[in-house]
Amino acid sequence: MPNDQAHRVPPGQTLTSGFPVLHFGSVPYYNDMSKWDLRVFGLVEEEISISYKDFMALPRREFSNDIHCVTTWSKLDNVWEGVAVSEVMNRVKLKPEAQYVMLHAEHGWSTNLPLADFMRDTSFFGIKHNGERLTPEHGYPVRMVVPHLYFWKSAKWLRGIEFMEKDKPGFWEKNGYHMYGDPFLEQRYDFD
Ligand SMILES: Nc1nc2c(c(=O)[nH]1)N[C@H]1C(S)=C(S)[C@@H](COP(=O)(O)O)O[C@H]1N2
Ligand SMILES: [Mo]
Repeated sequence: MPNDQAHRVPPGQTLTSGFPVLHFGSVPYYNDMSKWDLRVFGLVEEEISISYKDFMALPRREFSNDIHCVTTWSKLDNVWEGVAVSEVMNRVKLKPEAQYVMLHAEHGWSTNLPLADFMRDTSFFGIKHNGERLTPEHGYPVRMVVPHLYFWKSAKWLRGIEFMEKDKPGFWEKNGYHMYGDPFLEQRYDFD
């Protein structure tokens, strides 16, 4: 591995140039995007629901990052087109008690993270990866991308953002994955 890349690869990870597909359950199939929405709820003054048309019309920008999967692959230099978290957050007013976020995906899958990590300016809603629309396997139409945490926090097929006062385990976190998941600290599993 070139020297300039070494510090970008967390302990216990191996580089891949492919883009492995990993998830629990089946890939959702969409035949009518007018039924898709993104619900923003929980500790907000007023809950909102953003339609597919409105979401796709939000301003987008380019994001570049490295991703690290808990199953030990890392993929450097991803280029994404996505919507900044602030574009959605501008449309709601958080209640002061909000400290944590639960991301909800199709089929009831979920993952949790602290509000500050969700709001980081490196976190975003991904729409294209390396120039192409996300494939169904990689989260079409919209996935969360939180590159500084293990990739399981990057919910594919995102449908809901819930604000909470206390941290709660999502799908994998209930099954022994770490509540936070910092790849550089190897916060992989938390069985006790
Ligand atoms: N909705 C949903 N999102 C998910 C998952 C899942 O099972 N369901 N798995 C996570 C895990 S463990 C990883 S490593 C990444 C994999 O994303 P990829 O298939 O695009 O590489 O998606 C994450 N997002
Ligand atoms: Mo993963």
